[in-house]
Amino acid sequence: MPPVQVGVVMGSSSDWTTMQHAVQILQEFGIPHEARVVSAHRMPDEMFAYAQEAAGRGLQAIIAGAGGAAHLPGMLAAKTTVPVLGVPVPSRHLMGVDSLHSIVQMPKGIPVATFAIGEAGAANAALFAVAMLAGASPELRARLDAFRARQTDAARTMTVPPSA
Ligand code: RP5
Repeated sequence: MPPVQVGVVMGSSSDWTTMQHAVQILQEFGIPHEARVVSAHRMPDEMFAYAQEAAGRGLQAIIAGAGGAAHLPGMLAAKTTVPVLGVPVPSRHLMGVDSLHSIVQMPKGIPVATFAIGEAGAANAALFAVAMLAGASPELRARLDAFRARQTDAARTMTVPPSA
């Protein structure tokens, strides 16, 4: 097994519906990764250990998704200099606006790269991690370029119904 390069963590198994979209991208690009529940408030000791061990384990990025008072990405970032990519998970009552504000409003000095609420944010966080890793891999860069080219081709074939 190659060493894990990207960790995908989330506050609850209920976040998987969103976070699976990050994992799908990492699988598509063949990035060695892991996915786990590491709750900031339900298992803070494990969360601290995960962050403290991340650099030593060779992780290049941590994609962290959480909903509501979404302190997981920020607390991980507080305990590691491995880049943390935060994904706001849609919440039951505030649709993830609370999650977004919780993750994006980090005080100066401890950065968390924050992505869009939901599926798009999860997928884009993974694509961002791929772009980070591509800096050291021309082969991965070529696959990312090809991914973009396929999107462009798909957009160029899009049509809308003719007007009446
Ligand atoms: C957060 O609380 C999780 O990230 C999740 O989005 C939210 C709700 O968790 P559950 O009550 O569904 O386990 O910790």
